[in-house]
Amino acid sequence: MERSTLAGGADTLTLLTGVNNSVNAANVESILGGSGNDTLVLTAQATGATIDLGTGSDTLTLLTGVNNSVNVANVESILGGSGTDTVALTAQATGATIDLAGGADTLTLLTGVNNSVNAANIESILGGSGSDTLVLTTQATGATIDLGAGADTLTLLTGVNNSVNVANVESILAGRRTTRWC
Ligand SMILES: [Ca+2]
Ligand SMILES: [Ca+2]
Repeated sequence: MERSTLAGGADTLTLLTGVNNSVNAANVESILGGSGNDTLVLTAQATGATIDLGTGSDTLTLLTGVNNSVNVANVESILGGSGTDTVALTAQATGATIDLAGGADTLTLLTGVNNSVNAANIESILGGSGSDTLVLTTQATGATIDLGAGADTLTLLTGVNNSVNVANVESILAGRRTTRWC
């Protein structure tokens, strides 16, 4: 019965701060973490949920097989599923690792700050007005990347053949094999 109660309305889950939490959550529209290392696994489709896991080294895993949409702040590792995942960062990213797996995924960085992101398996990446540093940790096959204003840097994975459509990036560092043979 608790589960059916959470299924409706705009539900909020607040985790205890100062400890390391591990939670499997479904149908919660707003989830707030604390100062510890929080591990959050979503077991239902996310449609516009707001997730802020605070300080610490936090991990968010989205449900696979569905199309998710989340607004995320202060999560150091984000893992998507096989569906089309849409992730909007609502806080500055400082070295976050984001792998959205299969599907036609979109990542939007917060504007007005300098972001640093390690991205994998994301088909569309949009930067903001700050200076964004983007490192691709998997092969890019037709990804679209627009880092907006600022002095932006894109680093492609080395040792593979990458294909990217790039706009508004001031510095592009290609993998050694790509630059040597393509
Ligand atoms: Ca935390
Ligand atoms: Ca995905």
